[in-house]
Amino acid sequence: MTLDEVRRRVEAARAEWAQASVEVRDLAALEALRVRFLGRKGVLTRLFDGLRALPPAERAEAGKLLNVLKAEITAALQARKGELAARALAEQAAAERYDFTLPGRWRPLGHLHPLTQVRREIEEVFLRLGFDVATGPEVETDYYNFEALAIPADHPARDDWDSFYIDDTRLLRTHTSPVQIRVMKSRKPPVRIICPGRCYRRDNPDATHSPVFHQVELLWVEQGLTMAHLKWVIGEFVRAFFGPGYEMRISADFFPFTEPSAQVHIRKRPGKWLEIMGAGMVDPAVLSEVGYDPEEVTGFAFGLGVERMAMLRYGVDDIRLFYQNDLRFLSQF
Ligand code: FA5
Repeated sequence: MTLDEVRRRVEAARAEWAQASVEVRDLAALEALRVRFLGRKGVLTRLFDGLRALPPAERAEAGKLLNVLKAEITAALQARKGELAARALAEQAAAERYDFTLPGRWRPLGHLHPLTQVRREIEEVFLRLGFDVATGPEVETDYYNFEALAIPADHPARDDWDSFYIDDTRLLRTHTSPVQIRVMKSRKPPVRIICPGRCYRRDNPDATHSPVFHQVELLWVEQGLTMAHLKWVIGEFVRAFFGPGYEMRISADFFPFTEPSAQVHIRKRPGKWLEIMGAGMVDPAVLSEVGYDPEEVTGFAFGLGVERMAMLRYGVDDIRLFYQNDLRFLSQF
């Protein structure tokens, strides 16, 4: 090996580099080229290895030639890498451009169960009329659910409220009326409350009955209240909740804890009548039981079926639909 030969080889390598480097189109090809020239078994490494065969006096000169070529190639690689990276980024940006005219992705949004919506609407009407909301336990004692409401153990009216008993004295409340007793026992008149809540009865499920259902109880006790006030409150409520297109019918009924008693039916003209509530003037015996003086105050109450209100409002003809959790049904509300 001579210095001249080294010169020739360096020139050949430079020419090879010049030709190969113009053909590079992407970063992967550039990396392959780097390995080909600067890698451990690359063109330059082989040239550097060849220096050992030179006489020592010529090694420095030859080494300089090689180092110049190495520096050229390193700088060219660096510059090309920058160019290719910028181009790749620009291409990616062009490919990922946002199309603002595409419709957005629809994400399902949950909502309140129709029975909750209806219960809240009922509450709002009475809050506007000046009633407070009271609640009571769903596991009730026989005393509050029956006895205090003038329904003693052997009273035939117990058949109307076939019950789920927990033990001898406790049961799942069959109506929200026991909350009336709890409230009256803890407050002095005047009392003006509503009590929304779940009720349980051993009713056979059918289109208008469910063993678990919801009521909203109303109770107003004050001096001088009459059946006319009760009728007015019911009328105001029905008008506010249903609006035009609905008809109301009040007829006589019987409850041991009210006298006189009434029931209210509603229909959406020209549809079928549906009973929505039992109502009446609080029986003097009940007022005495809670420590009120029936000579001084009178009161009225009702128990309203929430499911029945929802059925009338939405034209649902089977109460069981509210409990099946079928999204095809629920998503309509
Ligand atoms: C009562 O429960 C009385 N506590 C109502 C009352 C309160 C009267 C205060 C007087 C004074 P009744 O059993 O009729 O009454 O039920 C009242 C309403 O609850 C019914 O009109 C109906 O709308 C609803 N309801 C009763 N049982 C069911 C049931 N199994 N499924 C769905 N709704 C029911």
